[in-house]
Amino acid sequence: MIEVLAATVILAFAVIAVAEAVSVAQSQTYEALHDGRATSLAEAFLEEVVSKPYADPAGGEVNLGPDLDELSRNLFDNIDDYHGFTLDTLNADDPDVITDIAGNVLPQMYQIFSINISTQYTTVTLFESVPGISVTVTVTDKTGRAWTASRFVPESGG
Ligand SMILES: [Ca+2]
Ligand SMILES: [Ca+2]
Repeated sequence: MIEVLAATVILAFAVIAVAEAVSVAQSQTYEALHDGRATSLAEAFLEEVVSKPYADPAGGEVNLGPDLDELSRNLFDNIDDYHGFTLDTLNADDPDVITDIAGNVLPQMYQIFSINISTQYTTVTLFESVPGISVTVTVTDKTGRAWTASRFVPESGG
């Protein structure tokens, strides 16, 4: 199962490369390319987050954000560790670099977006109340324009 999830994440980032090739082939306008890149980024990060286990494998207290010793993204081992995660490419003094889950730096055209992730434990009511966690990835550009991708992961299904 872990292998399948990892493959999904790698695929999500791979889609970025393919989307790029297709877009260029279709000679889309800059605006459409920009929009597509931002959306792909948001979705790729969302896939990464929701591929993680619902609960921290170590157990213990539920803690939004990284737990003890989870000092970087590659050490996050459950969904809520991503709460507050940011990659700020727009910080003039110390800009972050956007990488995929394996640490590969994404192409330059993606390095103009900033990433912000928030997670929140909540309950969604459809036919019955379902406890879970909602994940929202927000991608912004330097003009302040924002794109989001969100998903609710039920506790039982995670
Ligand atoms: Ca954790
Ligand atoms: Ca945590």
